[in-house]
Amino acid sequence: MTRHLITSAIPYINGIKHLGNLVGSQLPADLFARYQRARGAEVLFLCATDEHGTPAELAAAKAGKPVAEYCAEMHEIQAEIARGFALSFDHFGRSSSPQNHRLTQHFAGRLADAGLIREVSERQVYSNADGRFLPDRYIEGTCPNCGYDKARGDQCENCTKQLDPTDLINPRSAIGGSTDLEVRETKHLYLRQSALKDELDAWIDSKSDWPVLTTSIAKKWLHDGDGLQDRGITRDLDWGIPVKKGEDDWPGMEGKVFYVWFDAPIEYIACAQEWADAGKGPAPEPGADKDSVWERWWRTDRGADDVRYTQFMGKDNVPFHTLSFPATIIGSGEDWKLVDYIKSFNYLNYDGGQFSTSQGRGIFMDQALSILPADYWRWWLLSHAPESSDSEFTWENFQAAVNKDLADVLGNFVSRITKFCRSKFGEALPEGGAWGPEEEALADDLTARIRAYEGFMDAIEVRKSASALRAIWVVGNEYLQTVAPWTTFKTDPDRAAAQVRMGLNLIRLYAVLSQPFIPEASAGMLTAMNATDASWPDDVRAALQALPPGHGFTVPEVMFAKITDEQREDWQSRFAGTRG
Ligand code: B3M
Ligand code: ZN
Repeated sequence: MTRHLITSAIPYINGIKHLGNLVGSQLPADLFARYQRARGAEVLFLCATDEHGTPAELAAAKAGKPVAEYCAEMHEIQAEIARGFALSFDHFGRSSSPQNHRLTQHFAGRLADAGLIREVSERQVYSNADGRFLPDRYIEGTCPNCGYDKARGDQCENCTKQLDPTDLINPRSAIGGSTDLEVRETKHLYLRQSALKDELDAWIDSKSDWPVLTTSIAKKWLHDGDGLQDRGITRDLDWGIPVKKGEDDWPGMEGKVFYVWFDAPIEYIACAQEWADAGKGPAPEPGADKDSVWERWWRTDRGADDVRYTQFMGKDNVPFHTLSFPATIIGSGEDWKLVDYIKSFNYLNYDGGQFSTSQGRGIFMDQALSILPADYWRWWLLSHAPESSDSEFTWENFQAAVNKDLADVLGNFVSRITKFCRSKFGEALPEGGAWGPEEEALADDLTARIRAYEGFMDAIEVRKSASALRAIWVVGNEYLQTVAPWTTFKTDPDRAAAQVRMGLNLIRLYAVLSQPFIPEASAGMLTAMNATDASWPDDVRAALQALPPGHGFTVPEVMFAKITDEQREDWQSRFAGTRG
């Protein structure tokens, strides 16, 4: 049985994510992890918060908190919301962990030893009052192009011109406003990605099964313009992973930290260490050391060669995962696992515009959970995942899809058959009768449909999987409609009993199949059916008879309430403005 290592892009620490972020990484990763576990695979599903970089420093400053404290608090908040969405991470780590510090410094040391890092002297703005070099966006001044007096050192917000800090007229520090600035020579480290270009090119070429969205972005960066550029991997910030060569100091790099995009993907590995160090993994094999627990997922020389590694991310993250991180891995010369499949997503738009964190536009994860249970969102988002193109959230579409798919098709099916059974036979599967041609045909049809569903799920075709699942729900409704036990019962109660048993077994089967999409509703269905066996229906005929005559059940509460027009209008106006 394949072992699946699954990672979701790790969300930035600076604020709560919106539904567009969720559907582009964490949610589809969770769908795949849940599905693989349900199929009996061994899964390690990891995510973390991405805690370094200028955005973290700026957000902490805005919140008036020391950055370490801010990150610790935001991590807890994001972890809590992830639980609210039933995201089944085996570990939700932190890129600021000691494990990631050590590992990032280790990789930098290996890359330096391999001659893949060069030191570059740059002229950079130093603030005497702040006692530090200033990143470009920490410098403000007047735009030479349009005269706007709050232009930033990287770009003028007013006329959008890209700037160098030295272009600004009357530059000042954005930290304390000081104009006591000077240009100093300073050294930075560059990762020589260009030296690995051919290897990366060949590696991408070997991935003929990857989504076009993924490979086209990688190819563009490899070949467009001047081709793959070397990349600065150090920054002048206080907060981050100090630049070291393994455990040794790096002369000339005092006071500098690694660039956030250098250490963030390394956290995928460090997160597995955090997971193992926290004792969440299995005990080491007899005679093996404690690192073997995570190494068997990440080191191909320590047993990870049979791991299949899948990454999930939005399209803007693809270059870092197809080029930069693989350059780090390959350049280290060590036997680290490389990704086997990258599933990337387009953007989800919000009601005629874009979701925007900086403008607070759209629905954020905490707000979503405050108005409806996770399953409503999970179902809509996954069934509308922006796979082949961008997709759009509208309240009308959300209302229509939830009411139809979840309330009418699935919810009604469950309540109709359980209530009918209770009223005519009591709260246990009735005895008597046997399968006829309708049941045989249904079993054949479902077998074919479930095998197709598995095919889409294995291929991580999210929308097609959702349609296939919905169609499986529909088939059960059609069966009930056709055989109509409420009519049969009047003339042939034994036959009706067999039909009702089929209906109740379908509920259990639907719970098992739907669990990756709507885990809470699925758990509710299994509880109502008093089902202890939730194993995957490898044999669909057997699964349709898993609950025997005499097996007790209860009629569940309403599973999915319909969204009313009043609710829709209320939410629509509440979320139209921007979040403060
Ligand atoms: N934090 C960007 C994002 O959240 C970035 C991903 C890092 S993945 C290693 O979209
Ligand atoms: Zn300007």
